[in-house]
Amino acid sequence: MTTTGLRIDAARLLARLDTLAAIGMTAEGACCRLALSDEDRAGRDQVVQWMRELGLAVQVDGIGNIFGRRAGSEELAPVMTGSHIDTVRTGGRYDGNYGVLAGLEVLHTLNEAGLRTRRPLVVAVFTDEEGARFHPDMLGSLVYAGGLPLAQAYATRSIDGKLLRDELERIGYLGDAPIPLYAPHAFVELHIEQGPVLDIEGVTIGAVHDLQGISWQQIDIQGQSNHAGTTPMRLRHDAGYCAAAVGCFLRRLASEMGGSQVATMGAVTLHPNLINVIAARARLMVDLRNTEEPLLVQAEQRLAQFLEQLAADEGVTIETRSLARFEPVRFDAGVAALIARTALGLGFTQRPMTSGAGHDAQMMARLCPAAMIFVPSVKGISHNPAEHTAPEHLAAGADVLLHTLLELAA
Ligand code: HGY
Ligand code: MN
Ligand code: MN
Repeated sequence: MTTTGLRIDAARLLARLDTLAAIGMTAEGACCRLALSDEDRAGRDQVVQWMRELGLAVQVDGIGNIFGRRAGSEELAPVMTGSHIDTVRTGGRYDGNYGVLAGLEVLHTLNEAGLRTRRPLVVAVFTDEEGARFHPDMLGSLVYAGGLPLAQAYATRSIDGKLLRDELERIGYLGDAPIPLYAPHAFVELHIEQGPVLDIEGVTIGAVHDLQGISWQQIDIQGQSNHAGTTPMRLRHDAGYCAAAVGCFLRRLASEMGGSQVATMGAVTLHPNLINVIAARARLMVDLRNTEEPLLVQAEQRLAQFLEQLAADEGVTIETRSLARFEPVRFDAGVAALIARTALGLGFTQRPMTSGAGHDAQMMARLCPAAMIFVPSVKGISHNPAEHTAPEHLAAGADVLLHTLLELAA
């Protein structure tokens, strides 16, 4: 039987996306399943149930990564796909979830067609891809790829003070499968673009050939609390002012450097955070990214110089701690070309792309040939309940995944 005419069942994929989106949904309609939370457990349980219904062999490893395996006609290294189902606090329904559920839809389609691929196919759900609760991001796939020792991952403390290992055990996903469970033959991740390029250009598929570097830092500023009314401006050691100054510097840095440089101060907490008290302390979380490693290093150095000068000028002490640092990743040109060819063969427009976001595929690229498939995000919005991708684009991406995996598993 030829597979040329094979297509996924879009309605079934959309229905699973709706079911998963409802788990951990907030009153504002956001997906909130922070890694290793009760909501994450509920999402995991739902995906495992779907895996079992599809007759997959389900295994969980020591960092809670979940694998659903569909046997091939030969016991060879598997072709893997997958993504994550943990979300940020104000997540959309497609980020991560779409790649996992499209993977399940591909296997469901093969089951219905009675097709057996030569290589086994595996759908992976990686733990804590977002890194929002437990730093760094892509934590589960980083451990899987040998980039972070399991013991160190276990000792990671969340932003709400919990130990990773305790939370993994608490939700029942401290598995015993070895790490790495498979040395894959290849890995392909399907994901929404989360940026505006495909949407603006009216292109359906992105064949992702590289991914930019990421630098996350925690910056602690120690000033001196004092009375907001009685303290002359020249005598202040105001951590609140310093926090604002860092935010303004980051915007200047990105615009001066131009190119792909981006800079974000996504989290700021002041202490004691009261209207009439000059802030004693500020904790900032800063995200720098660039496609070129030397430029990312330059951005980090310029931030460090700014902080040194700010500390001297304002009479505060400033400490920084790296939370995540990943160099830019070049994906496998052969797999990216296969994705482009497959998209064109299915009659879709496509274009080569760089990923602005981090993804599990960047860690899997350390183990095997890997690349990504993007579909458009309407207005480039993501990490926001307004995140949206047109149903026909969701179906197109899943069909490209289906035929890319079939070619790799042949
Ligand atoms: O931070 C990222 O790029 C991804 O959303 N974890
Ligand atoms: Mn994601
Ligand atoms: Mn994300």
